[in-house]
Amino acid sequence: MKRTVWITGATAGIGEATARLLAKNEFRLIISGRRNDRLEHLADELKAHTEILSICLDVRDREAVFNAAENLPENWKNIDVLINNAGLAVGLGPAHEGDPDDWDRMIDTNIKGVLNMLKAITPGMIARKKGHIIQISSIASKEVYPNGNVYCATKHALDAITQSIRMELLPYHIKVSSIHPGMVETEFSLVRFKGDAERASNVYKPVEALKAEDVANTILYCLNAPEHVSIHELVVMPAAQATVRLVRKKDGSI
Ligand code: NDP
Ligand code: 8X3
Repeated sequence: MKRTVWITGATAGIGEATARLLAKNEFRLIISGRRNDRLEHLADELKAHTEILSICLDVRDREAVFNAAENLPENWKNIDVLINNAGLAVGLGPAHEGDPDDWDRMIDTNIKGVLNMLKAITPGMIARKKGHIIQISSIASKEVYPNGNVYCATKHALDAITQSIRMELLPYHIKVSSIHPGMVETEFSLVRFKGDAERASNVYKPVEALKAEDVANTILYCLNAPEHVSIHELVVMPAAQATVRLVRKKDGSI
């Protein structure tokens, strides 16, 4: 029987690539994100491969998250896998020059948004004594870098939550996996630089970054592990990236 997976942030990047890959494997999908046009487009495309339910949802909106989970159609209520992928960086600069609205967006999405989803979905997994939660963290949970202050803090916090829930959910046969990608070419930098496409493309142009599909493949690997195996953590970097800031450029320079 196909497992039911809820992917947050499926309208772009890693979430969208994961939806595409899982739809062609043994999964039925709930896809969510804020941009409904993109969700509907993706749902139309993927329904040729599997059952799809799309839900327009901002993970920061706690009431909306709880309502969406409570009001799932009967045949979608049993979520086997939750992929907490929705997340973002906004701004890149010293904390003392930071915009508090940017801090709020990152903290509310990357930490509280994940908590909202966990609170909505985990009780059903506990009742069924079955489930798998996959957290899309970042190399920014392992390292910090200048000007990454609040984004790095959110991913460090996510890691603390992940490690804690892995212990809390142990009695209920719920696996908790965490994936920590390095640089992935998605809309991430476009969002970080608030729509400045040239600045965003300059991040990826000189380096062979990961593709969203590379991370999707890693997620599928975690999901395909045998029942008795849990992939707790995976750090997935471009071959050209040793640390956040130590990268080998396409011209060979470091
Ligand atoms: P994208 O910007 O391409 O995609 C981000 C996704 O998150 C979009 O689908 C967006 O959908 C969704 N999202 C953002 N805010 C919200 C919200 N409030 N509610 C619901 N959905 C939201 O970036 P990536 O695919 O790169 O990012 C996915 C995850 O991977 C993030 O958690 C990011 O931190 C992490 N990551 C990314 C790396 C990279 O280099 N790209 C490296 C390491 C980790 P919408 O706007 O429609 O709501
Ligand atoms: C995104 C990776 O290095 O830009 O999580 O923070 S980084």
